[in-house]
Amino acid sequence: MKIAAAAAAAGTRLPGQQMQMQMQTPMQSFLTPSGPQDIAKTEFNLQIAPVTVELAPNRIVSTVGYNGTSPGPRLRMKEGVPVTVNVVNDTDVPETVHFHGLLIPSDVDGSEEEGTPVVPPHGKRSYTFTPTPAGTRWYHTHTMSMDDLHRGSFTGQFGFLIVEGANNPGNYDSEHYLALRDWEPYFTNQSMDNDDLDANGPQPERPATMDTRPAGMEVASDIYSINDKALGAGEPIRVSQGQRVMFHFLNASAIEIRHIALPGHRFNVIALDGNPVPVPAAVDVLMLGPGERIDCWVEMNHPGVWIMGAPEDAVREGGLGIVIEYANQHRTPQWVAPPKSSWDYTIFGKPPSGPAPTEHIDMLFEKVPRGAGKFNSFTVNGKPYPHDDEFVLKQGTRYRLTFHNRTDDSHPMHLHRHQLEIAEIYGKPTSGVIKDTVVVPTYGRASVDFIADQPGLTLFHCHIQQHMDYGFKAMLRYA
Ligand SMILES: [Cu+2]
Repeated sequence: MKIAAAAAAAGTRLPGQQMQMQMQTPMQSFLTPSGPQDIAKTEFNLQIAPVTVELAPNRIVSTVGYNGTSPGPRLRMKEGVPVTVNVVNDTDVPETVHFHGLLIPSDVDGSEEEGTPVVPPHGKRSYTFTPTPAGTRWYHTHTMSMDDLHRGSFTGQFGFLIVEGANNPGNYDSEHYLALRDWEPYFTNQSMDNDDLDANGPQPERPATMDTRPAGMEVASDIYSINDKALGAGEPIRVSQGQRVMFHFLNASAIEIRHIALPGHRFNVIALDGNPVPVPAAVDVLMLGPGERIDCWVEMNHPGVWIMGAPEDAVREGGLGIVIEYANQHRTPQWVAPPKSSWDYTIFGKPPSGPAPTEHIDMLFEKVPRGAGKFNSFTVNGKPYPHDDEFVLKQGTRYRLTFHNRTDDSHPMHLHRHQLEIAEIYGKPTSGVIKDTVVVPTYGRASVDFIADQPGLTLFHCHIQQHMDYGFKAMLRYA
């Protein structure tokens, strides 16, 4: 799902900018406590209840959040130290809290499909687990929404979850946690163009004959924010020339892939989905599918007052941005379209190496236009969820999953409770890029490797809520 964006990609190059290049100074860690809510604890209380979010003085939305806010509190845990999360559900519907990116058992992972007990309406439940691995994770509701846009990940039930590792030098001046969101979603059958900046990649799965049946309704939004504020409504991020500022981005959208740029600056990407990349590299534009995270730092070397936000004018002007203000600079925040660029996971990877997988699983993704009444449905290997027999794992085995995306959309594919190492994407082999959510391009193909070392039911799904709800998921089980 997307808003017209091709135009936004055609920007002008700013002085001093170069093509993607590798950095000289990889950073070991980026997890330094920076505020009162950033002290690692072992017990957390989350209250699920209706909240209002003041995106701007004239725009207040009503939704469901955690502890009276959305995003919810930042949960900071120590790797390997057991924690308990006590959840009180002050709503009229069953809820779940999924701990996204953690390697924890099925009964506390927060997916009802995997067997995690729900938090009953006006009831409570505690989750106890040992957080691992270190990195930028997040938590969010994992309920179904179906045709109710006031449920599931369309609500404000999301927040950062930071797992601190042992190594923590913190080589930067300040850090900011920025969750990208949209609000007040609605159904539309208006055909929207794909917003991928990498739409020119290879499309090996494009069928010879296209499906011309009319597509069903999808979900869209025109109101955006970073954390709880629309562009211009919150405090700017204040910086000084020469500072190195760390940003932790999360795409908490239930709907769309997002891009972020900052005029005159580049993002030095050090981790994807919280996992350090083998080859840190600088890029002009970030891309995050729903569920993905990027940790990156920016050298503040271009004084002014800038808008950091979505390259698409309609999205940025709809709120998806934040002002970066240098000290002693006073003027209207400026936006300059970024250089044309394509997101490419493989620039952060190494040449292929390591053990070859011993087992292969192929997954074919297809869309059935209006397969669910007025909505599209999705199938994996020709069947909608559930898949009880197809995906049975042998413990201790290294698998290669190959995704064949035979749809006209990119899909952020998420595997619970395991880590995925990208083996090939856009026709390029790579290694060392560890993810939990991978955007599989339109009519594209991607291969990811994982080790089946987490016994228990394991959910696999598209992180676009509507796609997941209408068939786009599968259950992996251990033999
Ligand atoms: Cu999808």
